[in-house]
Amino acid sequence: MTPTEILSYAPRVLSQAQRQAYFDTGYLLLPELIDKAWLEKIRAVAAEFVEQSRACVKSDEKFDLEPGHTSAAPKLRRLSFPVDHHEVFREFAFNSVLVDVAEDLLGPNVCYHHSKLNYKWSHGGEEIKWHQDIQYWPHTDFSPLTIGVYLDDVDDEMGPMGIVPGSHLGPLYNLQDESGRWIGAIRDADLKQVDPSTADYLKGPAGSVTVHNCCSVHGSSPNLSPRVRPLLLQTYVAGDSFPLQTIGTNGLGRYANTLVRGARPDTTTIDGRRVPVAPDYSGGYISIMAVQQTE
Ligand SMILES: O=C(O)CCC(=O)C(=O)O
Repeated sequence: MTPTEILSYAPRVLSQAQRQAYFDTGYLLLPELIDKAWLEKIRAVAAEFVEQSRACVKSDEKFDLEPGHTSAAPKLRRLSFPVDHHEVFREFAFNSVLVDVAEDLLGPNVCYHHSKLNYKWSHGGEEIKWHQDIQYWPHTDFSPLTIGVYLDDVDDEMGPMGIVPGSHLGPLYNLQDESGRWIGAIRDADLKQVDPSTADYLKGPAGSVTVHNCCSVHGSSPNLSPRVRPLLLQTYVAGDSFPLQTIGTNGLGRYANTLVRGARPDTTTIDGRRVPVAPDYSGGYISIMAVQQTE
C-alpha cells in the first residue's frame, strides 16, 4: 500500500501529521504513549527475566549476556523473542495500542514479525552500531517497522535510539565488511554518505514509544549512566508483506507472521507485480492434482 492509500484510512491513534512525518522521515517519537497499568505489568515481567538470567552463564537463544555478567550482578544485553516467553509480552504485542500505531502506518492488515527486549546495562551497556534492519530479515516490500517502548525514563547519557532522518529513502547498505564477512553494521567508509551527525536521538519518560522503518539508518551509543536502559521492541509488517524465509532471522520465533489486525490479503507484490497467491499450506500439503480435482 502506498502512503496515500494508507492515509485514506481513518487513523486509530496518530494524527495525519504524525503519519505523514513517519512516511517523510522514516521514524516517530510518541512521548508517554503507554499507560502506567501496562508499564507496570511489563516491568514486573521483565524483572522476572532479569532474575532468571542470573542462572545463565553463557548467552543462549533466550538470554544474550554482556561480558561481565554474573549471577550476583546480571548484565543482560537482550531477552530474545519475549513474546515467545510470556503471555504479558504476547498480549502487549498482539492486543494493545502498539497494534493501533502499526495499523495507522501500515494499513488495515497487520502481521507481527518478532520482538526483543534490549537492555543497555548501567556503566557501559554496549553501543549498537549504525545499521538498517531490512538486510537482517528481507521481505517482499519495505513496510516492516519496529515499535520500541522505553520501560524506564531515558535521557542522553543512557544510549537512546538514534535515527538518521530520511535515510529510509536512501541506499540500502552492505552490512558485510570488505572481505564479505557479515558484520551487521554499515562500513565506516559508507558512514560518510549516511552522515550520522544528523541523527535524531529519541528519548523521553518511561512509556515513550519509538517507531522506525526497516530501511532507516539507526544505532545507539553506550550507556554511560548508572541507570539501566530497557527498550522493548516489536516488529510489524503489512498483511500482504511476506518474509523471504531462508534469509537472516526470518522464520525465527514461535509467533512469527501472526496476523494481529485485519486479514491476510490473497495478493502480494513482488518486483512491482501484483501476484494472486496460493493459500498457506503449512497446515497440510495438498497436491496440484488433488486441488484441481477438488478432492
Ligand atoms: O537498542 C537499541 O538502541 C537499538 C536496537 C536495534 O537497532 C536492534 O536491536 O536492531
